[in-house]
Amino acid sequence: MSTNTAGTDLDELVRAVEDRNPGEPEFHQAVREVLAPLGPVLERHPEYVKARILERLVEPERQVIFRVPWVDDGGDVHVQRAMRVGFNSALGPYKGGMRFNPDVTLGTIKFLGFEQVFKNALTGLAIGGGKGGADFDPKGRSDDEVMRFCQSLMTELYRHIGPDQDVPAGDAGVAAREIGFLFGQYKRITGTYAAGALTGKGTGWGGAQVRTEATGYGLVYFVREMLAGRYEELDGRTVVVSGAGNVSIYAIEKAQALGATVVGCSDSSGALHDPDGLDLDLIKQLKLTERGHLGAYVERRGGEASFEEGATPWRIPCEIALPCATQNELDEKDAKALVKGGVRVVAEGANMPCTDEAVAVFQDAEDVLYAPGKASNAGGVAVSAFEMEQNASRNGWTFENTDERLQATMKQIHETCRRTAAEHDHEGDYVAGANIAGFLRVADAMLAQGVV
Ligand code: NDP
Ligand code: 2IT
Repeated sequence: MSTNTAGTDLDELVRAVEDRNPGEPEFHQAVREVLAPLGPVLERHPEYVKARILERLVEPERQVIFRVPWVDDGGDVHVQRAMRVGFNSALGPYKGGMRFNPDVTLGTIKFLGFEQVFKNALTGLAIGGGKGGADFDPKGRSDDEVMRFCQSLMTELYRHIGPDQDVPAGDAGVAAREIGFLFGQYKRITGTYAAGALTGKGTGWGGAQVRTEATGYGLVYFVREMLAGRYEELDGRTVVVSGAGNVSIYAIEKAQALGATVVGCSDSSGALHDPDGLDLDLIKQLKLTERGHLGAYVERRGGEASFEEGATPWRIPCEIALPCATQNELDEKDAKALVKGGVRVVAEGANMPCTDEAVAVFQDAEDVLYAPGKASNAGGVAVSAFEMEQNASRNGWTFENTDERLQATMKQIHETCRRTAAEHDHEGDYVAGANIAGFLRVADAMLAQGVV
């Protein structure tokens, strides 16, 4: 990381972030990645240095941590920890998902909130960055248990959110069912139908069309733009996706619709390989309806399909790899295996799924394009912002209109990253392009709004 002449030593700033936020390696990793290309940018903009924009950016505006007690179906009491981090509101109300996973810590939520600030800036929409979550494991829990947990969580969270303040949505472990329960309790406590306080609602009661599909579809639209830069198309390409959740399923759906063959995916139990192309209806049945594991696919599908317990899908040869499961799920060895297997495009559907070392492998490889999640997975939050717009105007858009706007947004984000990288001597580097472009938009707003 280079030192700029105008007074901010970026290495020192990273060390200060590490010292000030001990035990939060994912947050440190996210900060390192964003700061890496900013040295020359700060040299061009001494006003950012004077206003200590970076020092303010790495410190969340606010963090709320609270206890969530709930009672399971057998009458036992459980105590969870939940949190919501409002990272930056220069561009709009805090916006970002809620994650329910037993591994959730404040460090996880801070890394996700920090990423969200720049992702949301890239969309060009009026949304600040935030994130929340709880160390609750929804796996194996009944709908009633999930409802009681969501109601207990919202009984505290409600006082911190609102359409102009902070607007949560889904993330891993939180989708339509959870958003429904959260919204119901919010409505009951506040006595208002403030639809714009949460996004990802059901389409029959204030939710945007395409929000469920948006992250996965948007990811594939972004890949389409990456390929178009090389005069190539998705049609006929071989794709491997990781995960089998919300992002993965709709990435598979759109990739297939555009003519690609998706030969692999995974879940927390292992990796599935189907050389004939995945049967997406069967995967939806297993993962969305039965909420089970992918292993059952092999017996029910027959043919050449195979399932490897505990494995990642990165040994399956493919031209396009879409990591869509979780952070740091793809390491250096996986990256080398993908390059050896002929990968030419890697685009992140998850947030920070590739380790620093894996990213370096892709960036050093000849002829491999790599897109960071804050650019390629921004379709979900973009359609969330469309949902806020519709709620504010008490209006509803059609599926086709929303999908068209999603496509236009992903195209714009791709072009912004490409152009910004080229303007800053990082031709073809989507990481530098995304981080510099996101930073510039937030920094200018912060500068204009004074020292707050
Ligand atoms: P889901 O909970 O719907 O799905 C996650 C999937 O990943 C599941 O299939 C899960 O397996 C699998 N998985 C989780 N951890 C691991 C692991 N350690 N190894 C292998 N597989 C794993 O989450 P989403 O699809 O919503 O989110 C996935 C990623 O995308 C996250 O990083 C999230 O932050 C990011 N994202 C999500 C957006 C959204 O709109 N939902 C928007 C932008 C980014 P199992 O089914 O067995 O639990
Ligand atoms: O990581 C993400 O961008 C999300 N989970 C979506 C956030 C949102 O507010 O829709």
